[in-house]
Amino acid sequence: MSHLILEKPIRPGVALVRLNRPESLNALNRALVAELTDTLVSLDADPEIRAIVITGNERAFAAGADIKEMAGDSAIDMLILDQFQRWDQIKRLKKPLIAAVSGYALGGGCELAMLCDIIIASETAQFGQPEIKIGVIPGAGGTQRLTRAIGKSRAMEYILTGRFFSAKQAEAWGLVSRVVPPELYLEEALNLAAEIASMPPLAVQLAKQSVNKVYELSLEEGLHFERKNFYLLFASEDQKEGMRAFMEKRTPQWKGK
Ligand code: DAK
Repeated sequence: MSHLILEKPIRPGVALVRLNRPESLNALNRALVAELTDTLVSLDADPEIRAIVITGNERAFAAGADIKEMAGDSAIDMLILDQFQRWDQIKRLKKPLIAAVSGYALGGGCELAMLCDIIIASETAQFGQPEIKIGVIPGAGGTQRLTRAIGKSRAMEYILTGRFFSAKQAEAWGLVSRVVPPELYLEEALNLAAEIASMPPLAVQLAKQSVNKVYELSLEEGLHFERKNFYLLFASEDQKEGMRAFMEKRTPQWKGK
């Protein structure tokens, strides 16, 4: 059974992936995670697509991993299932991912939003890592990505209590880039994706890769990485086209080459 709705293209160059298990607040069961990662990997290879938006519904982006499905698992079941092999594919995607979040983004749902490159939130969005309340801790990146995004003291407070925080708080702390009224969050995310999709694809890819290195490299190594990518773009036809179009006062035609 399909747990996703894919619309492609919903705008020029943009795919929309909608999580679709409304009866369980889009809880991320194994079938959904498999379908989601397969879909994202195939969109990443699709020449028609240059940016991807992931959303849920008004009530929930995703309320976390499916507790009912994993409740009886042993550590060895988890090890054998090795779901992280799939999950880690998301962070290796080259194309930009935008999370359009309304309602609950909890546990694995919050972790999925944080795996995206940009989060646009509805005023109704509620974020949290409530795993502590069910006897575990965030396991799909939450302790690392939330701490990097909002700082140690706040991350500790929310991870150790499992309390939720609002879209406004998430915006003030830099976790989300924008909070908009509920009727606009998806529209805003799609418009942003369309704008990014109209940019030269190779430069978008290398910019995303360079920004993401900030969490993995020292400043010196990061600057070196950025510089190599900057030089590399001078080997692209799009760099020649972009600069020529500027001088000729016309709109550039990108080839992605
Ligand atoms: N799992 C399964 N079912 C869930 C669910 C979840 N995470 N969240 C909600 N549901 C189901 C409810 O059981 C209920 O189903 P029925 O009883 O109608 O059959 C339905 O969705 C509606 O939920 P509620 O009746 O509870 O709705 P309320 O408005 O009263 O409450 C709530 C909404 C979001 C506050 C509440 O549902 C809630 O606390 N949900 C659990 C949130 C949570 O603890 N999330 C963290 C789960 S642990 C991994 C990737 C990720 C993870 C692990 C591994 N790999 C790649 C390996 C992440 C782990 C987690 O996320």
